Amino acid sequence: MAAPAQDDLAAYLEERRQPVEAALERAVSVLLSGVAEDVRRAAHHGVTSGGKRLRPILCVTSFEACGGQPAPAVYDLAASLELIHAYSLMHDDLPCMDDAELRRGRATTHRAHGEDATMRAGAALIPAAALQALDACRAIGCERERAVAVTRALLEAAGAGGMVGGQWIDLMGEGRALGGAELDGLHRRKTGALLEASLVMGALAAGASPILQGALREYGAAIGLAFQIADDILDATQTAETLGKNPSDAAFDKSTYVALYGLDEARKRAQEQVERAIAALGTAGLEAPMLRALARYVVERDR
Ligand code: GRG
Repeated sequence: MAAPAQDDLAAYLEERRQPVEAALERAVSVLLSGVAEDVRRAAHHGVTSGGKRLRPILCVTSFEACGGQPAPAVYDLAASLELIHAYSLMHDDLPCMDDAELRRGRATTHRAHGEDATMRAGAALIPAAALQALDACRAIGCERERAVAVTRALLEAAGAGGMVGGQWIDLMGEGRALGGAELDGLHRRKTGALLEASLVMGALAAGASPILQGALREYGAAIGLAFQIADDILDATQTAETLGKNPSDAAFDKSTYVALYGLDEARKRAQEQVERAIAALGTAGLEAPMLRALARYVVERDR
């Protein structure tokens, strides 16, 4: 079956974004209701200031591809991934890390609400995301063991073996030229782990078979790498105004796929990962046209 046309994908992304935004609004107001006003405002800024919402959309799409019935609680589960993603961007933009002024075309959270509130809000989002995932699983109807497995997938991806560990390697690698295997290892953790978890969490919550879970994990790992290669290509070829964020990788003397392989080879490698992701679906007999379209979107996106 052919993948949906680009227009269909754009409509799908827009249609799915709306319930994701609603779930994020619910999450911020409920989970941070007892905290100081400056922290709540910083969290609200970091979580609800746009973005593609790719991770939650992948989670919901995976859930449905595995036969799960869409319900608001599925979006609450998906939102837990975005809470982790949001905290990582808020902290990554701080002066002690990238010292960024612009994110998603707006002032970064600390520029708008101060460093102190941004640090505290980001830290509060981590346990809030875990609670959000656990509660959403129960609302979906997952039994205890499955709810724990889903939440565990989120926390493992966010932790030292995943995103945080990848960020450590990234920071330590600044100013040093990393080889291909090192770069893959770094980005499988820093960027790939949470994208992979998006697929795995959706599959687990839907009660997918081990074969489907494996296929979605493989798909997630491949699009995770493709996503980062595409990010490096965008960073090298687009302006900060177009991307709505700064500073660029070059400002930190970071190793990138473009620096290592050049633009053409980087594009080829990204495409290979997309094909690998789509093949993983086929091998498991998963008829999932939107997942195929999303894999292509990961490398064709313009921001
Ligand atoms: C203190 C070592 C240490 C870690 C703290 C800051 C941090 C945790 C982790 C940083 C992780 C990070 C910044 C990963 C980058 C992932 C990435 C490619 C982000 C861009 O994702 P998009 O394009 O963004 O999906 P939007 O804006 O669309 O949501």
